[in-house]
This record gives sequence, structure tokens and C-alpha cells, in this order.
Amino acid sequence: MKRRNFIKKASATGLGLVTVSSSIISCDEESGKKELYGATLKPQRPVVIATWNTPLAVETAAKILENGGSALDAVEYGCRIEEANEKNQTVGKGGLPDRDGDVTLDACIMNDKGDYGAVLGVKNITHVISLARKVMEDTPHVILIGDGAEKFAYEKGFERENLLTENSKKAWEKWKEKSEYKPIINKENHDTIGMLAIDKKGNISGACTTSGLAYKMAGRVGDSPIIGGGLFVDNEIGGASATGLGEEVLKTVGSFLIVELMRQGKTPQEACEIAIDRIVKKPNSNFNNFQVGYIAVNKNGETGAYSIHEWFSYNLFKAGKNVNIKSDYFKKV
Ligand code: SD4
Repeated sequence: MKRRNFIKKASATGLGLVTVSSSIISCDEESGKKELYGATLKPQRPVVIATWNTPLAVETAAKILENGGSALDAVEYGCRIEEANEKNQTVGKGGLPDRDGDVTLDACIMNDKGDYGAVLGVKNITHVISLARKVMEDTPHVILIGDGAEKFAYEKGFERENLLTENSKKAWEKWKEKSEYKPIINKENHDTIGMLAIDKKGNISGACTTSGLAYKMAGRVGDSPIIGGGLFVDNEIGGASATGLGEEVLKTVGSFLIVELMRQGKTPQEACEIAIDRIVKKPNSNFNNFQVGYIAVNKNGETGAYSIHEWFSYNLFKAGKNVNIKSDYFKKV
């Protein structure tokens, strides 16, 4: 006989279970089906959500999930699409370099067991998301940086590649004429991919990969590869990922904050909005000059997204459809 739990909302949050906007639910622990006064709330599965306009990456992840693959494989292979896309100048090969002309990549991945792996400031390796997964699975550590990460990549059979494409080199040379360092994310220089997925079994994983801010100081690392900053997943609750000015995301531990807000019963949308609020309401917040965007999914497959400015969008795969959606945003005037 299947086990059924009848839970009051208050205790549901305490137990770390997904809550619904009602006082009494029943939860079938095997299928994840929830009942609300007899009405069945079947969790949405599979689900993929990713930052910006990334249809191919999301489609790739969705296919893996539709074929019964794991959320972890889905986010890794989904992100690899953007890492290989030389037209995307904020991720992987073709990313814009730091001010010295070096393309340095940051990535992290988190699975449904709460394990995490990351690489920071890596040169010459395109698929840093796969390297992050190797750190998670094949080392006793969670973060490798720079030369050590690169050395580990070659040990694992990764190929050495020149990441500075002609287009990115030209853009850097043009930037050098003035060398004005404005660490902002604007309409032109975004596209870092953060991706969250729920597989058919209901397990959640996430990944985030970037070349970071264009013309950053050598050695600068943003939020994308930092646990709780650019990404956080808790398989009991949900996941969140960030894009935009990493410094601001890090100062508010944005993705962790969103997951913890969902643990307290907030919807993914409410949680994303509160996390953006934390940034814009900071004393001396300069938010007119930078963008931050969040995406989130909860265990039930409900999603949310919110940004400071208008021009953030995300791709969502749900109920067999993959669509790009404009995010709601804070700065309406
Ligand atoms: C960073 N958050 O390095 C990244 C940049 C980004 O779209 O998201 N760009 O701060």
C-alpha cells in the first residue's frame, strides 16, 4: 500500500515539502502527486528553465528528459550547446576576454543529492560545465581554479582550444582603444546561461556557465560558479539561477536566498521578486546602471523569473512546449 501523508500547511513548510495555497494537502510520496481537497495537483515533469533566449540549449535538455534521462545530464548537455556557440560572446568559446585578452571561464553544476562542482577562471577549455561535473564526481573537492583546473581537464581528456575567436579579439582590440572599464551588464553583453531541470523522477539539478564580465580585471570571478550565488539546488524544495552583474548577486547570495524563500512557502515568482528587491533596496544601490535576472523552479514544477530591467527573458520547456518568455521586471519607469 502506498504511503499517504495528510499534512497541515504549517507543518508542510517545516518538513521542507512543497506547499500549496491551501491548508490541507495529501501527498503520495512515491509519485509526488498532491491532492488538494480531492483535486489532484500533478507535479509538472519534465521541466527545463534557462536564462535568456536559449531555445536550442533548452530543447537539447528537454530531449534528454523526455527520453528518461537525468536532470543532471540535461543541464550539462543543455549548457554545452551555448558553450560551443561562438556567436554567444558571454559563454564558452568566443566569450569576450578579460582586459588582458584572456578568455577565462567560470562554471558550476549541482545535482539532486546536494553535490556541487565548480571551476573558476579556466583558460583553453570550452566545456567547463563538463569539467565542473568532473570536479563534483571525480575529486574530493568542490572548486578548482585556473591552472589547476586546466591541468585536471587535460588529465580527464579535455581538448585544449583557443577560446578567443576573431570576433571576440576584434571587440577586445576596439575596447582597448579607450580601455574604459565599465563593469555592467547591458542589452548587448548578456547571455550567460543558468539552467534548471526536473526529470521524470522529479529530481532537480542545475548548471551555470559563463565567460563573466567582458574586459573584467584578470582574476575576477563573478557569481556564476559560486554555490548559492549564480546557482543553488535543493532537491526537496527547488532551484534558482542568476544572470547579470555577479557582484550584486554575490552580495545578496541570490540563488540560495530564493531557494530558502521557497522553503518558507513563497512561490518561485515571489521568491525571485524578493531577491531582486534585496538588490535594489540596498543603500546606495546603483541599479539603474546594471541588470540582474533570476529564474527559479520549485519541486512541483512551478517556475518564476524576475529582473531589475525590462530586457531579461528566459526559455521554458513545460508540457512539451519550449518557449521564450519575457520576464516581469522591477524598473517600470
Ligand atoms: C558574471 N553573472 O560573471 C555573470 C555575467 C552574466 O550575462 O550573467 N552575464 O557576473
